[in-house]
Amino acid sequence: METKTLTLNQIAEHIDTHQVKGTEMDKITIDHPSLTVEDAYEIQKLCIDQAELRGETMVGWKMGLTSKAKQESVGVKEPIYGRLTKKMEVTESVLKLNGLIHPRVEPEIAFVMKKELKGDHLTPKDIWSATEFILPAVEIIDSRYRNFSFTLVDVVADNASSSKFILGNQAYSPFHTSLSDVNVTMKQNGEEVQKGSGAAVLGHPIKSIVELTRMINKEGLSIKPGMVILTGGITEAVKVFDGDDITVDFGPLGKLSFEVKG
Ligand code: OOG
Ligand code: MG
Repeated sequence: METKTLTLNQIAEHIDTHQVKGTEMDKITIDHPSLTVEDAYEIQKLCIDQAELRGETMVGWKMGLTSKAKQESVGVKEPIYGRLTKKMEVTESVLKLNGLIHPRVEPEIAFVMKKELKGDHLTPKDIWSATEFILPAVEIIDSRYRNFSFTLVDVVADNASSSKFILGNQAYSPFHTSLSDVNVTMKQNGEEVQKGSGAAVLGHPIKSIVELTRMINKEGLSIKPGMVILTGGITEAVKVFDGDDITVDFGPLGKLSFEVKG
């Protein structure tokens, strides 16, 4: 095995261990300063390969850092993508903190696809005609890096901080409402903590999927039918604690609420 491949495999194994145990680690760029963004996506993929060997299944993709607010809060200035597995989906209205490090929650709009999306030059029209339905969603991010602090390479390798996600119970037609105009308000224990609109996500959440197809096409990958896509945080992420009650009002896309338990 080439030295570089060996190193990427070793780093992936290290990150995977921390992802499984839910324990903090140092940035990988401290020991490996020459890693590129391409290497980081390869490490991300190797971690998911490990998860699949344990019986997990990939169910979708997420885009991250698609809004200015999010980019500024973590100091990384470009969109990134990550992979979602079935195990990450929270199917009850309770987020258990067990196994998480320093979770933060953020409102997102999710798409579920009915057709494969593959290519370098897809347009919003292509994405709409491949969309089965949309859902309000909340992503729970939980960077494995100490103090939630990382560079672009670090965060990409750590699966774009993916940890858990919750999808609303009510699906909507993709044409239900203009997604750039959807106003979202997030309350924590009854107090408003964040607000934003769909336009915060690259001008319109559909553009996030256009970008995702372009980015994964470089690796020869596509979005498969049935997959869910989280288009990126509409507001900044909020730290959550045991006993919190979180309610997100997505206006015409309804409300999503859950409790946080230790
Ligand atoms: C990276 C993940 C960002 C989003 O929606 O912007 C993300 C991070 O902030 O840790 O999921
Ligand atoms: Mg997110």
